[in-house]
Amino acid sequence: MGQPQQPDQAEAEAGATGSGNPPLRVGMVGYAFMGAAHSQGWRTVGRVFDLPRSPVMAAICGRDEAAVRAAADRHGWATAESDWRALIARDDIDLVDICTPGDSHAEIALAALAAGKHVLCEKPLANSVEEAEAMAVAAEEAYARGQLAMVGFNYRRLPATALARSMVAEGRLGSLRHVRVTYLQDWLMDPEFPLTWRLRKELAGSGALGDLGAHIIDLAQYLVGERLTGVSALTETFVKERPLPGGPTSGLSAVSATGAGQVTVDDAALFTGRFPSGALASFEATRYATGRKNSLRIELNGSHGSIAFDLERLNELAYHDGTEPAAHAGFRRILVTEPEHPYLDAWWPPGHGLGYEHTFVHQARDLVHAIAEGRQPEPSFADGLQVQRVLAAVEESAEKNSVYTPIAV
Ligand code: SOE
Repeated sequence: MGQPQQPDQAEAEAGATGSGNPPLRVGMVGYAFMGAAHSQGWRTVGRVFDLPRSPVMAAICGRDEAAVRAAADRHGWATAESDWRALIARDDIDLVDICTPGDSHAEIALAALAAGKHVLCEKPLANSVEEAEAMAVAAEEAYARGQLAMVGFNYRRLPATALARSMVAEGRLGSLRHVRVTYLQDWLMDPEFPLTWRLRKELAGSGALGDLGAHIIDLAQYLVGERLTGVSALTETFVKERPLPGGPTSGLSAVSATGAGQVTVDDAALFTGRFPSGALASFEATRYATGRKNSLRIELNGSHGSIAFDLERLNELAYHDGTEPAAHAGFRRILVTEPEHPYLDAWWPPGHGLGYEHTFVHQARDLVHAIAEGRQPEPSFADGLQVQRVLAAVEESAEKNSVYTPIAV
């Protein structure tokens, strides 16, 4: 189902970077929220950053032919496909970007790696540890062939969180004692909200835990620079049945006499964890925090200082330098918009600020550089597997009434 090439695609295919390197031809599977966000990233990255290879938005794929063609026009993809297997078989695709629900991540990623493609896969990596293990093994084998694979934990790619990582790595906080992370949404407050794919275990793998908890597990481990050793957890499903959505309901588990479908995932997860260095961590992921729309907050407390980040103020980082004399010490706000700050040298003058969507531009930038340099991108599929193991330990602990559960290595 080809389309006439976009002008900038032709330029990109001529190697417009001037590097002489071939363009990087991207094929994306999925066109909902993440498909739109990733499209923004691919559309923008080459116009802001000097890249060693020019990304070309070669094809977008989705099952509904009319809808995916409309998505191709809206988001700027050169061609539209209705079968991901056909997309992967194309020899004019170098990188497959997986933006589908978790139940298809493994199948698509394994096929794409086997077909010689690089892969970017949305988070969480998979719906189970077993799937994630197979993906990590395939990615390691593909790496030996020069193929690279990354998982899309995009909140690492905010200037403020990247700055926080560098401050922790530089030792500005000293020895970490506490890591406190919450990711709060409230889009499920209405019990009449239908039983969509995110509420069905066979499609989503888990609920708030995998959707939001995966982000804060990865972000905490990224900022600390260590991996959790074990967790104690509680999970809850507050609304256990919901109206069926329109459309096909095949494969639905128990449907009640009232025509409602059973919710088979968690609505909220609370868990604590330990890091090898001794720091204690607390995590909260919920879709029932009334009034909180997409509220991700993290605070790290160390022997020499603290930092705090709030996604609702994502151009800022709060920093308390514990080495300052008490008389004039206190949390101060770092406005993370200076050219010295991560990613900012390519954007606007100080004080103009970035947004949520720019995490996907930065994700694309970092992946293009890793591919051009033949370097393992971060987070790798191995990193995604480790997050999957933490998710599994949370579920295991919650099933055992919060008993402390080590993270399998
Ligand atoms: C959930 O609503 C969600 O879309 C997550 O799936 C995304 O990963 C997060 O960035 C925004 O919220």
